Amino acid sequence: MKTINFLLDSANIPTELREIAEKVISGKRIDYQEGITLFEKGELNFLGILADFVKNKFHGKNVYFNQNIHLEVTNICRYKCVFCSFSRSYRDLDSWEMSEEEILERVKNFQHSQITEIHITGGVSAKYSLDFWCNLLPKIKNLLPQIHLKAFSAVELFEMFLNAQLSIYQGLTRLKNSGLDSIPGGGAEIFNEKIRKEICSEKIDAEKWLEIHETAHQIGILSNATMLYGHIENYEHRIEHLEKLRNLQDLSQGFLAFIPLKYRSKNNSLSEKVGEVSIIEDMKNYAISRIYLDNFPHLKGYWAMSGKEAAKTSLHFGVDDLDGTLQNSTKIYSMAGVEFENQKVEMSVLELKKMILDDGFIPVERNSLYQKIEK
Ligand code: V47
Ligand code: SF4
Repeated sequence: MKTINFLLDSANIPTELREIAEKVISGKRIDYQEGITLFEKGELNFLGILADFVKNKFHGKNVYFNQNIHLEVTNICRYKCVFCSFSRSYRDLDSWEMSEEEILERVKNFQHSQITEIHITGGVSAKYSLDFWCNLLPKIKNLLPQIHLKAFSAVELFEMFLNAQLSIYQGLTRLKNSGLDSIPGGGAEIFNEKIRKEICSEKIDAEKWLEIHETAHQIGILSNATMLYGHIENYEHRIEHLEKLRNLQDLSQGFLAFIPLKYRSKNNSLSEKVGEVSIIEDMKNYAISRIYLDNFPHLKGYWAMSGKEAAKTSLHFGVDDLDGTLQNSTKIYSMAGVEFENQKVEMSVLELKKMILDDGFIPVERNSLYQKIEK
């Protein structure tokens, strides 16, 4: 509160920013135009203080983390999103496609570990049908009975249900009955129709993405949401994206976390046209997301995308959750040029805790529903 009063007392804040800050402090919602003003005129320090205030209201000094792995079952994908460095065709020597046996073998390796969540995704490929997963999810749960399965982006789900000729409701119900616990936030990219057509023309549109998440929430499957930013979109597009998510959350209350994903520019077809935005832009984007999404409980910093240093800094800009130990299980971002120590995408519990503690926060190990894991 001291810092926030100091902020308001400061003589050189423009009136429109002061009014926004007063609204946020008194728990009022800011609107579309005010969101744009924050992007255009909000300085980093101002945004950090305001986002930290919002985060504090939700979680105090707590910062959550989890022990998890990703299972990227295939990088073969028949879509051609221009920002993607991950996707390959059957002919590519570095493509992979895991069989049922290989997936179970991988899962078995974690039987004696402390992981609480497996995040399953992959390219869009007919091989991984609804039947394939309804047969396999129970086998995974059999090997790891306590595991939370957060699986399949809305884009993958749409393809699965289309091929199975089932409605979204029917398909999700089958998956839920087979062991699906929640849905990750991928495939949202940027909702604006024009930009979406330019960067991922084959993907379902915003309305379908939102419908899939809304239906999931109705049947008790919680989910996350992402936003891919820092490519060809502008601030209006980002606020439009946040606005659509905030509206759905008002209705359905089923989103757990929002995860901003910065466009990483290596090895994809957008690389020649677009570079990467600065870390200052990343922090502003975290802060404004935290301020705007007043009904999202969590703002997740995905360190495999941002890098560790930026993840640490993001804790001062509204982020309350660091995902996760990862155990060297994801390739999406190393393929897009993010570099990791010893080429390994992993953080120990000790390292995560230290990162959080060093910046003055309290590390809290969580499960996928953000319940504290007592040790
Ligand atoms: O939808 C692909 C993004 C997403 C690039 O829900 C890229 O907990 C940046 O959704 N630069 C998939 N981003 C990852 C994802 C995710 C990750 C971590 C946690 C959760 C969660 C969800 O990755 C895609 C796309 O937006 N992506 N290529 C790239 N070059
Ligand atoms: Fe395929 Fe997903 Fe890459 Fe698009 S982002 S090309 S859907 S793997």
